[in-house]
Amino acid sequence: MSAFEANFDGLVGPTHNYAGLSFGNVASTGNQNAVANPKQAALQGLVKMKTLHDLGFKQGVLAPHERPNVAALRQIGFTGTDAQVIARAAKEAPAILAACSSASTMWTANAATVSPSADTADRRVHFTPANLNNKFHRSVEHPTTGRILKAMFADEARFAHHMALPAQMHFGDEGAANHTRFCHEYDQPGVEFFVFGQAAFDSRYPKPAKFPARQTLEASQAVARLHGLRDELVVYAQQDPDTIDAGVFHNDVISVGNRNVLFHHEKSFVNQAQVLAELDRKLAAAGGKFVAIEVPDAEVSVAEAVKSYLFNSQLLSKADGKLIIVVPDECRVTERVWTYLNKLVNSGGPIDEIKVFDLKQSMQNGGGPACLRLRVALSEAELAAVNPAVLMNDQLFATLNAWVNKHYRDRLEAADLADPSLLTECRTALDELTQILKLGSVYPFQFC
Ligand code: SUG
Repeated sequence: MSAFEANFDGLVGPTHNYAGLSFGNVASTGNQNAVANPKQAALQGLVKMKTLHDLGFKQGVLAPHERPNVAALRQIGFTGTDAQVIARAAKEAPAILAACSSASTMWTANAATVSPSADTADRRVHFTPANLNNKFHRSVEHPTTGRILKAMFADEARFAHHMALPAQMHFGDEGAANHTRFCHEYDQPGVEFFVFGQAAFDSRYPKPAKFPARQTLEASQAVARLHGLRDELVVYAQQDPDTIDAGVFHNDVISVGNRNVLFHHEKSFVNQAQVLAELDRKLAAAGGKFVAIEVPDAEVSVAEAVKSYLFNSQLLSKADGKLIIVVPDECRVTERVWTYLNKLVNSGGPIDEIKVFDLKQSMQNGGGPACLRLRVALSEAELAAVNPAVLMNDQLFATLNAWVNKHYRDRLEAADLADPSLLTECRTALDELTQILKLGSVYPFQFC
């Protein structure tokens, strides 16, 4: 094979906690104030990365960010030394300190939208960091995300890096969580599929009644323009607003695609039949045969999909052309979902194997296997141009496990966020990490 889909998983940061920050994400709000275990969270993520690497898939690591985000606290008026800034925020605005302490960069499906070189006008791989402007704690991610991506994909002849879209609700962008690409082979032109929650400039599109629609049509269109995609190979679809109100805050909670396969729920999109027909037609024009696997509501309800994260799975292509579905343990323990999955892999269809991972620490904040990874389709030559220090192997796995065990706490709750030593611990760990991953200086504490 001369091209691959590499997955870059977010390494969970040392401040992983449950602050109930994401209205519309029912796991996040439901687990507010639960006690978190950052060490276990990071180790759970590393096990997934290593297992997939051992199965022969290309796997990389995306570094976490500096937290608490003292610069963000200063921007909103907290002053003094770093310790004083944290102490004042803890006293006067604990909810804001919690937002500035979130380890939410672990969900790298929201880090950026990525278009492979086969799809773009200038034949480079394009990256647009997501502005994540619907939630304050996530809106502060993109500057550092952009620097880290540049440190990983540095070769300007092969990789193009854009700025995040205007940080405003009209251009709300949540990155690859609302983007999928279909193709015949990874290095052949494919169909890029953008799913939005609302149209900010066009009142004809329905809106959810209860929860926010984070991604706008206008943001998706802007990313497609920036990346130089061809209109005839792009499909836009609106996510069913009722599913947003049921807790499907990103498209990757109700559908997942890989190569020529879209695995999705019956209630994923507005005008679903038309959307599927357009994908079929456009992929055929790109030389592919579209396969839609639709899960009926009668077999798995939207509520069961949200609870189990069935669609927040990864579909990974094996050498024999069949697909593995990577699911969280919550799928195994949700009876009807497990029954469905076992029927699916024995049906003779393209998905013929299940891999289950315990990702409970991340899941309790609404982040499953697919949330934790950013996909980058790369040719052999492009893969060779990626910073090799971020690619998983036995040595990196051992080093990162030791690094986590050395620096991370195994218990973190709201009151702990006021502890100024958490910042010192985080900076010490990240300084070491940038050397392990050979990222250079990417964090404000390293260059300010
Ligand atoms: O943005 N949760 C994240 C989960 C992101 C999941 N990503 C994808 N579906 N791709 C979010 O809602 C919760 C943080 C807290 O409550 O402490 C949080 O940010």
